[in-house]
Amino acid sequence: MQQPLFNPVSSTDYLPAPKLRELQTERFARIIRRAYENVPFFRKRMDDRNRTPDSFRSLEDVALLPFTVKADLRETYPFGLFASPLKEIVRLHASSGTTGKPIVVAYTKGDLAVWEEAMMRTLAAAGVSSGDIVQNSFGYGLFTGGLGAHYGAEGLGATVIPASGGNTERQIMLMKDFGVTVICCTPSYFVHLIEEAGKMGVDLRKLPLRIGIFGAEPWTFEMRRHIEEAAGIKAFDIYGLSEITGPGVGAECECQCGLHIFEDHFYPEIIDPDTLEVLPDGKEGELVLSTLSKMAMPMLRYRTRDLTSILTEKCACGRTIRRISKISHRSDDMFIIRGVNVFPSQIETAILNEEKHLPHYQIILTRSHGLDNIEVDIEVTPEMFSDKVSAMEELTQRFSHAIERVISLRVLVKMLPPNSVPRSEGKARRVIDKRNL
Ligand code: DLL
Repeated sequence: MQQPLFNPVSSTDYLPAPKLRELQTERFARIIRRAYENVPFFRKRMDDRNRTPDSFRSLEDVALLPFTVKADLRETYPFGLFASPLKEIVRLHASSGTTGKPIVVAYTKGDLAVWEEAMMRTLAAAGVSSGDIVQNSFGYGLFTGGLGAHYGAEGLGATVIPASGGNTERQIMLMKDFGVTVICCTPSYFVHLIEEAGKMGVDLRKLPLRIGIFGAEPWTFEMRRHIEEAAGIKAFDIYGLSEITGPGVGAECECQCGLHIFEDHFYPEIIDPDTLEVLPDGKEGELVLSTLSKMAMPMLRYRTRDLTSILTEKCACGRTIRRISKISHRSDDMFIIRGVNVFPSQIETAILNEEKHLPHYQIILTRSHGLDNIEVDIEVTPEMFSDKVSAMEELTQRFSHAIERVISLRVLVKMLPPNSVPRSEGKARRVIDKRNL
């Protein structure tokens, strides 16, 4: 049977802009009222700003609403932001922070249905449909990736293999034996899968695998190119965060030119993270999201810390919902070394420009005599290896120059033997900051 290549699933993706704005206004008014009437935290925040549900009349009033930040979720831990009684809440997820308690998020049955729909639209935009065999290697559990992708794929009628993360050899066996056509996982884990498949003598390009659905962490265009070439697939970027729903907030379509936000459920704004002013479309800043449909845990103007811009040109796919540019960094994964702002993605891009098979790497920040230093540990791949000392020295020099050119700082590059950088099954930990230890 001929499969439809791109299944639109939701006509909302194609609503004319005025109709979409009307829908958003209506849903916003409802969600503000729900938050105000059911969550003392939101009521107080709005009272402090002299806002009431009745003072919201149009989308222009969104800018007058208070922001919500991650610390608010920590302070109201665990159930303080719920707008539904527990008897209506059917699922909890949690996202581990870098410190202390996790943040907790809740869903009613209706919320799960919205999430499933958003994930169906996400997968369909990448070309997944019934008939596909989807290996879901996002972690199942409190992390939203596993169950989010699971229900979306099942909703489309695809065959789901709930592989979860880890046990890499078995992942490759499943992919090969079951004729998997779609894989979902973090991009860093897929790079690891490519490498392990190579060791097992499995050429991913010869398998039926055709689509990769990757997200949950930043990854560069260079990394996409590497993945697409090494595995013979099309690699799609998907975006989301637990506080808003999980994956399914935004996704690339077949054009792979930015991520469409499912704006009928998640309302995007871009702000200047310093002045907190709303920026016009096209300008880069911090993404702020409000949930328009979530009943158990509505979120008003949540500051994601993710840096991006809303793209202004129409997408060739015909969807009218707006797009954001690829998220290359967060305002808080930036580190400052001797006054210079550095994003891990800049270092990755520099490494990939020198070596197209992205080697495993880790960035180590240290402090000696009050001065901050960057060390970049890069694992030698078989392609890079030479038994001539001079060739290895030349390679080290090439990497340091490439990185220094991009970040304008001296770095110490160390070439490490294979398997010395710890592998991740989920989000990669690229930066080890030893400065405050
Ligand atoms: O990572 C949800 C998710 C699961 C998204 C699977 C995509 C696929 P959290 O654990 O709450 O939720 O982490 C959310 O991860 O604020 C971003 O900083 C980062 N992130 C998520 N997707 C992307 C992406 C899930 N495509 C945080 N590109 C977000 C860059 C991403 N960063």
